[in-house]
Amino acid sequence: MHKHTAVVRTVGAWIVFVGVVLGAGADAASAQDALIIDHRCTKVEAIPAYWLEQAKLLTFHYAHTSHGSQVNSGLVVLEAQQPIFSCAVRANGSEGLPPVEDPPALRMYDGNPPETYITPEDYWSTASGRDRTRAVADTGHYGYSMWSWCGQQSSNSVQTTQAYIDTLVQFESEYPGMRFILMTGHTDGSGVGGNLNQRNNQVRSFASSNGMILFDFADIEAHDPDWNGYLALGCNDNGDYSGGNWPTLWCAAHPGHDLCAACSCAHSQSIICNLKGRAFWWMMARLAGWEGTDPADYDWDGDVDGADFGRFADCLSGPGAAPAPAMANGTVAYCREAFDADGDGDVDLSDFERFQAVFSESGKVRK
Ligand SMILES: [Ca+2]
Ligand SMILES: [Ca+2]
Ligand SMILES: [Ca+2]
Ligand SMILES: [Ca+2]
Repeated sequence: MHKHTAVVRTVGAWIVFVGVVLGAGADAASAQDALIIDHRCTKVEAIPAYWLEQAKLLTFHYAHTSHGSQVNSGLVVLEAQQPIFSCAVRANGSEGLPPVEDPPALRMYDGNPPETYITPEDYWSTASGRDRTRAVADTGHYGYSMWSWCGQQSSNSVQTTQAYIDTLVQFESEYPGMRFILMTGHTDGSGVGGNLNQRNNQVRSFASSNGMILFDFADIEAHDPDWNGYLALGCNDNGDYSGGNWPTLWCAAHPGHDLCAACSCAHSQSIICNLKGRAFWWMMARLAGWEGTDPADYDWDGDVDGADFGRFADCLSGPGAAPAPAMANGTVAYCREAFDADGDGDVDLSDFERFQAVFSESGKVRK
């Protein structure tokens, strides 16, 4: 009992801390926290089985052209590898979820009547497209709706991207029982400074400050499973960058890895679809109520183990000093997010007390 109370207090302190860091509460307009699903959200072993089951109670409407099908391709591979990730998708020109399964599966309707190949005009950018989306929402069958870009975001203007955002905000206000999920457009080799990334940043920034849900398609494909980033190296949707093709290189270095299992992955390499399918499950578990990994789980694999301790040691700065970035793609902000438990800007021995309290066996997922 005593231990339980201490845990509750610690969690409470973290909620306050995270709130301060993210600036939540400063913006009275956002009633809820943003949920950003990016390259860190792919280690599905971190998701407790309970939250996978809760996710299967949710219902999903998805609309897309070919790039968006990458998520579905990854979902199929993951279910074949691990049956707990059971998913039922009904792709059809008429609205309707697949039947309830026993044992349950996460159910998705894929399309926006009367078609399944859904361009911007068919979902959000024209009055008739918006009405088609509303017709699906009006059925009351869905908790969530998401639409995926093809290549359009590469050449979008600020105004067009804002129109996309505004339309989803409008849908959320019309359907308070549903959430409409933003996406970024796939990478195109134009790097950090390219129009694509600037427009994607526009979506990211809006989502973060307005309590929206974002499935960050571009960010997921711009990182390998070790979180090395390739955007600055000019990566595109196939994983090609200035030094080669990262999916090919990573899978050659990890022969037989589950993430490299072959699938038909439109415009891309299997691992990119596999990562996106996993990130989708992570999103659904979060939407079902899972609070995500412990802050001290630096590598987001579900445990707080020796690997995370190594990062704590790298971030350790001493009282009053700013922490150093702990890994290749780490940042001062991320050291603080993970380890500055008392929120005073440093990572020191006071913070280590909290780290020690949540330290667990390797591979032991927090319930
Ligand atoms: Ca970990
Ligand atoms: Ca301190
Ligand atoms: Ca501290
Ligand atoms: Ca671990």
